[in-house]
Amino acid sequence: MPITPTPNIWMNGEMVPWDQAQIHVLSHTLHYGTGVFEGIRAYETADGPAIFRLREHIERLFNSARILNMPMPYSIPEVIQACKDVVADTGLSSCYLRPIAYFGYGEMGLSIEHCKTDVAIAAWPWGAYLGDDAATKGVRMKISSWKRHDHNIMPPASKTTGNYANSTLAKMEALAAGYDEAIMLNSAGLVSECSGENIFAGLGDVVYTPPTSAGALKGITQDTVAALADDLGINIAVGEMTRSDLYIADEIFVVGTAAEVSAVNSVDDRAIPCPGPATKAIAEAYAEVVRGKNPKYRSWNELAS
Ligand code: PPE
Repeated sequence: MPITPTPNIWMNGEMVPWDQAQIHVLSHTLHYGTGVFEGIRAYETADGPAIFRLREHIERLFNSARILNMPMPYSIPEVIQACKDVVADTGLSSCYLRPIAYFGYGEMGLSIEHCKTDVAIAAWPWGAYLGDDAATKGVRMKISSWKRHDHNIMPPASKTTGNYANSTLAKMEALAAGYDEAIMLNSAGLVSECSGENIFAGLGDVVYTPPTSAGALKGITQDTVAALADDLGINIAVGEMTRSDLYIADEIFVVGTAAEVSAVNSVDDRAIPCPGPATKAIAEAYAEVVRGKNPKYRSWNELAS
């Protein structure tokens, strides 16, 4: 999706004009995939632009760095404040934020022992990630021939830049075959997640989502959906799923910061009722909570200024 530039990108504590926010081609992370990042959205609320679950995203960024053994040169409160400053600086009422920590120029070779961590935060307007019809008409999913990361190959709990080569392979395979998005199984053959979303499938009275042990990222939207579903009286359970469970599901939806709550209309050309009742109710509740319209969760809407 093309990006519309905003005036500045935060780089190591400075607001740098968008076009000048550049790094050297010998940056360590460019060669070895050794960065960590987040995807966060700010929404328009009655009190101004508010960043949704900012603290949880920045805490996950720091956990991703810990898994990679990457020292962070700023504290969690400093990065939180920098994200707010970036949103305020854009002048936008809603946007997508991309904080990234990476090893820059100065050292090469696989060791990160002497590398310095650089941090940047960009924000830009970003529309519906899986298309404007995703919430209503749904998306076509393909089970990928690419397996999800194993815990002892690339830790899936860390949002490491290098992990996303696997996601890109799966996404491109799905798009080339005429689908919208890929569902990935782990090496045991169980459902893990999508190239950039967690997955939920309704089977009888319960809506299941795979555990992190299956190779799924611990999704913040997944956690939000679990809380909203509980309030709506929808039973959510973390549980293992096979591809056949998906083929016979009553409804399926995928969730993520970028994709929000997107309905699924088919998996490998097996039609899935879409949008199902839980999908609809949860998508509506999600659209409200991110915009500060659910008083119970107002603390999740962090005002940008
Ligand atoms: N799994 C993966 C692999 C993933 O990348 C995401 C977010 C999720 C699950 C959902 O996580 P959460 O955002 O905490 O609910 N994907 C981000 C990046 C997408 C991209 O194309 O870049 C996002 O949604 O921002």
